[in-house]
Amino acid sequence: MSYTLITANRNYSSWSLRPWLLMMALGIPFEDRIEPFAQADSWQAFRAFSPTGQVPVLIDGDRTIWDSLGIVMYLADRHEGVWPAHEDARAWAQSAVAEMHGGFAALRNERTMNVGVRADPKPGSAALARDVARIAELWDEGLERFGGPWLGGEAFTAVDAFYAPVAFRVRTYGIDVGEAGQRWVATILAHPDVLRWEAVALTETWREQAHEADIRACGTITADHRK
Ligand SMILES: N[C@@H](CCC(=O)N[C@@H](CS)C(=O)NCC(=O)O)C(=O)O
Repeated sequence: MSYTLITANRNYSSWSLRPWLLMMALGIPFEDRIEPFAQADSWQAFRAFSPTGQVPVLIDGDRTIWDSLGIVMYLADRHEGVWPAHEDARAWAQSAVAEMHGGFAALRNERTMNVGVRADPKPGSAALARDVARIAELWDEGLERFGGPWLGGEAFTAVDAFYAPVAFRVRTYGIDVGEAGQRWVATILAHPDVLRWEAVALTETWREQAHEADIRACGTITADHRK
């Protein structure tokens, strides 16, 4: 088996981070191919290799697996450790991943991921407050029930990978996710593969106008650590 994972800019691409981090953390080898967002039309450019015109995409021989959740399910059929071993933790982690995949629209829109930037956030909507409260509740529950330090227990699994982009958002905007949540954020931001992702994000010189406009709409930039 020989995988190629296609992802976009480390600085912006929150959906790309999920399978990339999972594969890195589990030691699943892959060719790491970055396709930066196009200024004009990323969808058109990404259609060359992705049926949805979006990333991430996993190539396995003559198979193309698209969508971060599709990729994680594909990997779970082939590799140990994608989900927590204990059945209770696994059931919880799969629900939490599904919830992240299909929800939290206000968090995505009002607190966009931009790894290298720090911002003083604009006041958020009621929907954003609900998203943040729900995430804090969910993280508290996972850490309490399964004993940490990861959301599903002692091993890093797909549920940590799926919430990793939120950790970058918590840091960028100073979002309050409570004490246990903050502990998990510190733990995941110190994960060696998250540090690898961040290091590349900071050296990227690509600036994509739509994502830059997104961060300005979310708040006032107070620091920009990008090259
Ligand atoms: N549901 C998809 C969403 C993927 C997605 O939105 N990818 C963004 C990058 S983070 C993208 O490719 N955007 C390019 C475009 O839509 O033109 C998944 O989980 O993979």
